[in-house]
Amino acid sequence: MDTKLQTENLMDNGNFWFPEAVSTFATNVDTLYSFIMFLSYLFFGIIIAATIYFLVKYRKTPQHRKALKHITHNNLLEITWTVIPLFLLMVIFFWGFKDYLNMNIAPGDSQEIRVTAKKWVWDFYYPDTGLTTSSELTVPVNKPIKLIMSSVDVLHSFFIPNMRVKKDLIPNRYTTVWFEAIKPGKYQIFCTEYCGKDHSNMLATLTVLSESDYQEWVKAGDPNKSLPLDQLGQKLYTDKGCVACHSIDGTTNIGPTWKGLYQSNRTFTSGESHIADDNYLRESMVKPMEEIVEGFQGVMPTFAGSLSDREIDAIIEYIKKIK
Ligand code: HEC
Ligand SMILES: [Cu+2]
Repeated sequence: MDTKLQTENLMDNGNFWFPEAVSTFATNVDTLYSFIMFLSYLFFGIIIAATIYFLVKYRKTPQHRKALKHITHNNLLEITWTVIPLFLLMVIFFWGFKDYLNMNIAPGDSQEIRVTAKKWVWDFYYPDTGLTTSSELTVPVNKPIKLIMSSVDVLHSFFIPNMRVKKDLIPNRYTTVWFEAIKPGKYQIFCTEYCGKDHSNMLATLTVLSESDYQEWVKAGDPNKSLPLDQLGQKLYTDKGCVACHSIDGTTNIGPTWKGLYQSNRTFTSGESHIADDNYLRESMVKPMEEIVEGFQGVMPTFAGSLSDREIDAIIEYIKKIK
């Protein structure tokens, strides 16, 4: 099966512990993390040192076989080992809570972008320009971006390591994250909630552009507009994630192959059958549950609303070519 494989490595930046910090709050996240790590190392050292010291000091010797005074507790010691950790945990709590609020409340002047997840592709819709993209999110630098996200099928999770943002996407509900990129470049987006067979291929690219490049990008508009239909169809086949379930070389996958599909006779689980003409192909994309092809399960998500009419035409043109 020819799955969409990203060839570019976008994670090859940053240091041993972290990818490069590219959002306004990324460094805060790392600092708190390092503080907790430092505390853990410190107490690990203290506890191990004390353990070794006592092991040696109170090892079994003839002299130690005598019964010693029976000690039940030590108030000063107990108060000390309660108050010091309490103080440290309170520091971690208030520090973390402050950063948490900051990361969860988007600034009022944020630019909003809608994110839709479906097996196994990310769709982005930019309400202020009317543009849509798949598998690629493009934003301006130094501008707070608020993502309003939902899923059309199962749980997914949206993760941009460089921005230090991660949030679940849930069907029938909106969740949001925001970030402000401080450096133009290309960064990796992952799905981090296991969502089925091609979960690990559910990738997207975040492109951060300078303000002027972003205006250019908006002006250029939909890059797919100038493509001939069948080429657009071929592009959508990977961009929209059809590739995960449909092959073009005749192999049966989760869904039927597209090879020789056009004008062939289709039989359905209902026992009915008819010819795969243009209308049938269209119906299959917008109402996939209407008729289930014999031998398959009704697992195809609907693409109603996420494929424009031109995109549906393009995919049909492409399917016609796969003989
Ligand atoms: C999660 C897997 C999955 C994805 C993703 C998927 N499909 Fe499907 N598709 C199926 C399955 C399973 C069937 C057969 C059952 C049915 O008819 O619903 C099917 C059937 C079809 C059919 C009818 C095929 C036939 O042999 O009669 C078409 C056309 C189609 N899909 C188009 C698409 C397009 C276009 C996309 C991408 C925009 C897509 N599918 C994405 C699983 C998927
Ligand atoms: Cu996913």
